[in-house]
Amino acid sequence: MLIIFGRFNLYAQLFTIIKTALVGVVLSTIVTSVSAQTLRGASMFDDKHTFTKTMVKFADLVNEYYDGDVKFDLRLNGELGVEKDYVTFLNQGVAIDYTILAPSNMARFAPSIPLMDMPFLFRDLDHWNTVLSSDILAPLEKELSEKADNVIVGYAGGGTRNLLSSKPIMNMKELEGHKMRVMGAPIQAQIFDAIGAAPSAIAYNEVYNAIQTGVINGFENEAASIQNLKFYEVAPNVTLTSHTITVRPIVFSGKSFRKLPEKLQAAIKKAGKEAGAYGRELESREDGIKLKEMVDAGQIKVSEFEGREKLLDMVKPVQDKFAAGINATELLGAIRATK
Ligand code: MAV
Repeated sequence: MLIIFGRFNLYAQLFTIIKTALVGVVLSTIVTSVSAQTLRGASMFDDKHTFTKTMVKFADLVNEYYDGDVKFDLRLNGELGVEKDYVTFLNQGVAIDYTILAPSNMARFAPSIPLMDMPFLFRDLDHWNTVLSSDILAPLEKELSEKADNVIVGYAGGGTRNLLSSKPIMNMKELEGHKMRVMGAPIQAQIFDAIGAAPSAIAYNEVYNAIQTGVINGFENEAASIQNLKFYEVAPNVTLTSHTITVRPIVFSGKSFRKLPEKLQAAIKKAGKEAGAYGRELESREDGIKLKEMVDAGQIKVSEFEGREKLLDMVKPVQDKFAAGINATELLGAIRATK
């Protein structure tokens, strides 16, 4: 049907069309800017885990340091998957804007980043703290930003990783051929292979089942996560190899970060540093407490590993080779030499 408007009607019609279009533009701008400033985070754990607490602290600090309006939408309990999914999301700038991640889950995008959480890298908590409070890791951050488009705004972590198994593993003989899960970075498998175990990379959310069904005999993890995800139900034997003190960057998607106002970016950087320090203090202080809670509750049995010093000698050539392969021999030397 053809409708013929009079001149006045035509102007009125045009006016309405333009007005509607303008309202649309204004509305969509408002919606975009509101959603651009609702930042979504993800945690594999519930609200009691140190990663979640650290991200809550981070949000509080950003709100304190930023004058504008910013909201945080933190999804818990693995609702948005596990870390290996998060790293893809961050790279693509979809689903989440920030999280806390194990560097060994980012290897696919930046092969050098797992140097940060390579087993047997840190001598003790003091060494770990000094390295993380310096800017020695800056070259790795640069690679992560260039290759994965991920921005590190702070460092959490501070848990000590030990072996956890269904059958006890207490010496070199029992470690020989021990089927265990490791994180996805090749250096993780290489290290555990060098000390005689039979490692395989399995997604974190499949570990519980894999142990329960006997596909593997165990894995390695820190107290906070063992307790939070009840891994002790299937792997109650903890062997104190203390092979890793965790480094867990608070990471932002570069794609999300660049869209934010400069003042918000600055607040995020400041808050990230401070929330990281808060998380490190919390997790390192609670590590022993959590182990003891699980022992007292009859959930785990803790044993020493006989001959731990030997392990250090066995892994050193593997660490050296990995560092050489990613042009980080000097960096590894500098970390080792840090007092
Ligand atoms: C622990 O839950 C955390 O260190 C987390 O960052 C790791 O991704 C996870 O272990 C794991 O082993 O994959």
